[in-house]
Amino acid sequence: MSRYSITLYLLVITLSVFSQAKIPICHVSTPNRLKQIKSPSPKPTLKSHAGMKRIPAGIFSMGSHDTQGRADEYPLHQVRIKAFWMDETEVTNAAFAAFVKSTGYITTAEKTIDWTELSKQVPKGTPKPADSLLAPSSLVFVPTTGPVDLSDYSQWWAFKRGADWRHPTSPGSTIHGLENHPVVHVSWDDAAAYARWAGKRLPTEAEWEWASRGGLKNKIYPWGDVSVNSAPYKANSFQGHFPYEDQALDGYKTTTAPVKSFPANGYGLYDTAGNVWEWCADWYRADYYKKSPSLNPRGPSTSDDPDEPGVAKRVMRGGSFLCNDGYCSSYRCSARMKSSPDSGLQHTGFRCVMD
Ligand SMILES: [Ca+2]
Repeated sequence: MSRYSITLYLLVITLSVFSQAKIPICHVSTPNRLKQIKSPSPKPTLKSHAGMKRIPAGIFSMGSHDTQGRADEYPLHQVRIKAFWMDETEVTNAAFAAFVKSTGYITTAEKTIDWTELSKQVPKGTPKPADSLLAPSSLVFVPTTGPVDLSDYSQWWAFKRGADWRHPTSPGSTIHGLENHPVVHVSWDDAAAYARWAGKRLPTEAEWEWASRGGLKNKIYPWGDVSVNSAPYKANSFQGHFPYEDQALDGYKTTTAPVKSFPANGYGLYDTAGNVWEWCADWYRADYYKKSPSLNPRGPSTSDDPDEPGVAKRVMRGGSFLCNDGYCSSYRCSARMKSSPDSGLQHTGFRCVMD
């Protein structure tokens, strides 16, 4: 899922170029966007472990140990991780605002899509779409009025002009009062820039999974095996029928929750399940676990997603407030997701680590 996939999808409709195009289920992403507006290179600040937890070294079984996993969560394999520090919460709007104020950074969603670059990634001869499709914009969730074909995400994602981290649901929306909510609509590039500025880095996928398990072994969720749908609720997800009926039994209806709204895991980390997807450092390969090194794996050198060949993607983890057992169940510790590094969405954020 990405703003570019939606752009291309709209091109499909508008231009009738891809009459046979199929949009795979769940997250799909698209070619990288060009950084048309150059942002300043953030300079690292002094390192601080404030707001972080020490994650111990250890060995764990990475991947799915049961039958709930998707194909890319197998084989289960042993991984050894060095100790590191991790943000106890997802990066908040307040923290991201401090970064932007300090650096003047402009996020991907705030930049105009460069048609010269995009035209290289669509069939030759595709005419330039309307400027409105290339304007700064981002993907916002819009519930449907009833059951829909879950293989067509364009039915619940709207490409909204003016939506970005400061305007999470529409150009007229605001983050005033949401300072303690996770920042959203940030691309991998945005997250990496923040991490450099903070003197930190994005976690590897292996570090993320190890940390999310909170010291438990072979459990489905950070809290154990108790269903995500059992009260008291342990994560911000989507109760009911996706994508049209969020019963909000967890108290947060189709929106982010303030960080620390649900109990921490055994390592003192909050919201590693649900709330927002979290970018990881690694490139994504569906078959990476078949050849992953056992010591501090840092991901493959190149990306490969059979769902969308040729599109380089980074790993995302943890699921979001839109995750539901009827759709993706990605609040499971082993669940993997991926998107192009230029993608930002209403349900995607990140947290950082430090050695
Ligand atoms: Ca919820």
